[in-house]
Amino acid sequence: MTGIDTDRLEEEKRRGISIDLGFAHLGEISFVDVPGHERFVKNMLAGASGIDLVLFVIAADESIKPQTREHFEICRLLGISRGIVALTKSDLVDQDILDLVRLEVEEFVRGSFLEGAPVIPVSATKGHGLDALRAELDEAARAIAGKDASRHARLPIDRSFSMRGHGAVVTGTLVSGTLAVEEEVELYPAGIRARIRGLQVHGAAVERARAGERTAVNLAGIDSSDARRGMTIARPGLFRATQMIDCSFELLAGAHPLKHRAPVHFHAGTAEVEAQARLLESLEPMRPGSRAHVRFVLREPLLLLPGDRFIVRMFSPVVTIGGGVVLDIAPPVRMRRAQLDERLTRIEAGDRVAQLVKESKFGMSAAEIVARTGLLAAEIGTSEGIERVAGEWLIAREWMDRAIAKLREVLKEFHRKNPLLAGIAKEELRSRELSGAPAFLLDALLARAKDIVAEGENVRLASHRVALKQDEEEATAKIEAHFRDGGLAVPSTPEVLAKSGVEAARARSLLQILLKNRKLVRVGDELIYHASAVEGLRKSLAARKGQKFSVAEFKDWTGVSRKYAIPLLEFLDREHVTRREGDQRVVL
Ligand SMILES: Nc1nc2c(ncn2[C@@H]2O[C@H](COP(=O)(O)OP(=O)(O)OP(=O)(O)O)[C@@H](O)[C@H]2O)c(=O)[nH]1
Ligand SMILES: [Mg+2]
Repeated sequence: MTGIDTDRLEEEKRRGISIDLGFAHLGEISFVDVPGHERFVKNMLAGASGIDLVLFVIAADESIKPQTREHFEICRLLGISRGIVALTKSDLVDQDILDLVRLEVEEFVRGSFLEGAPVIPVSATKGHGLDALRAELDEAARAIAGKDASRHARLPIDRSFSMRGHGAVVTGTLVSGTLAVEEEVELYPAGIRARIRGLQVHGAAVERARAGERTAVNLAGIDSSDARRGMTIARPGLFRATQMIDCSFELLAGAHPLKHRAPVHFHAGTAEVEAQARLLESLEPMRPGSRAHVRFVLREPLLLLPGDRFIVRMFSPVVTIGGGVVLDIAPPVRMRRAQLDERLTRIEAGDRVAQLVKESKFGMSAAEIVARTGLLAAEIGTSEGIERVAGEWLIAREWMDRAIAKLREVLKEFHRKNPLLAGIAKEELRSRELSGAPAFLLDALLARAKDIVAEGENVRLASHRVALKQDEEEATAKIEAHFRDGGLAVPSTPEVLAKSGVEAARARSLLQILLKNRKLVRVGDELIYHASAVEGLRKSLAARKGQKFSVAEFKDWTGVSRKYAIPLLEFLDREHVTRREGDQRVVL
């Protein structure tokens, strides 16, 4: 029908059977020809995962065979929504047999996605029915929704080879998004990055390939052996491969009961990995013909996203036993089975983003949500009960309310214990309550809590006032006055505190308040100056900008003794007012 022989391999030609995938096209329609033999179902799966429409081929002289059933179940489990049945070799049977086979087929597909599909008798050798088949294909191709080019690009690789003068080429069905020449891509799960040097669709060079198209990608920066069937091309760093997925899984009616921890073959996209099935609803073996939540632990990582379909085959004998849809690619590890099960029910029923954000410790970045869900950044942030803070961070409103209530408690307790302090340092609050959270989260909480005030690095309840008693007010004034009067030759701190008129512990607290409020400045371990004295010194030095001077000269200018001069100069060095150069200093 297409004029293209899809059996490319020498062995295929010699044995007269298809072994691996073959590719052809007719107008806009791409064909992925899959082998029919039961031994090559794994290859069939790599091809079937990307298709929108199935051309279901049944030989009229053989009718429905076991592999017909297996292929049919696979198409159904992959969620393929439309198809056409071709009854081939119609030239080899008479009309009665043909009518009988047609009835058998109609019976077989009853109640499935193929019910009511056109059943077209054809003869490849005589050419009968091919026009009718083409017409049905055109109509069906027009009717299908197709793949979404507006989503994130993903191309599961089905072939990789090297082309003389071009280098590495990979091919696949672009299952979503677009790829353009010169774009950077990543090969998942290998983490290898490459640049798209060229693109072809149906053998013709294009600048951009779109979802649904059979695409050949010439990759610069890698060797063809770096790429293999089963890998996926997507944007660098956008996604993360996973080795553990929670799913909704259907066990086929004809399968044996599925045991907890049964080893299986897991097929998704063009990939096949060994996996272990872990039952999440009950440890009793899963009943054939039922659907349940199952976790698959994969032997190797794969790029998967929620909503992806997959097929599961048994270890021995290797037959298809079921399939399903991925619900979560990074499920919780330490959670009880029953809770995992409930959680998946919630995810299926509702808002995935809200669920993920609500179960995160401190919320999630929009980029993380994209990686977990495959959503577009623009689709995130409209979930019920979820707020966006600092632009790219999503957090549950309930969590914020709870966190603010907790902050309030902490502040209340802090004020009770430290009535003379203006508040708690922001950094301390952060390390106490939000350790591990991004720094902007505390600011977002403080901005939201109207009864909490953040003044620079100090955080307090709006209602908190440092309430000094009469004697404390007087003592504070006295302490400040002693330091002010001392100028650059300040009295010793114990001496000042002793003269404050209140007992030592309270006097120390008052001193702390003066330091916090920057009325006083700590110059050395036991040396405190009044801010006005330090300010005067700064001014007089500013007038000597660039000048070099010795300690002796400094003593002359200021009239202070060596006892004060050394700590003062060291303080000025630390404050970058002066810089020490050997025995000299220079004013900066
Ligand atoms: N008489 C007759 N022979 C046919 C017709 N279609 C296919 N054949 C023959 O049947 C044999 C198998 O055909 P293929 O096209 O390889 O079948 P297939 O479904 O691709 O088989 P696999 O890919 O190996 O599963 C070949 O010898 C074909 O020549 C037909 O319509 N009429
Ligand atoms: Mg074939």
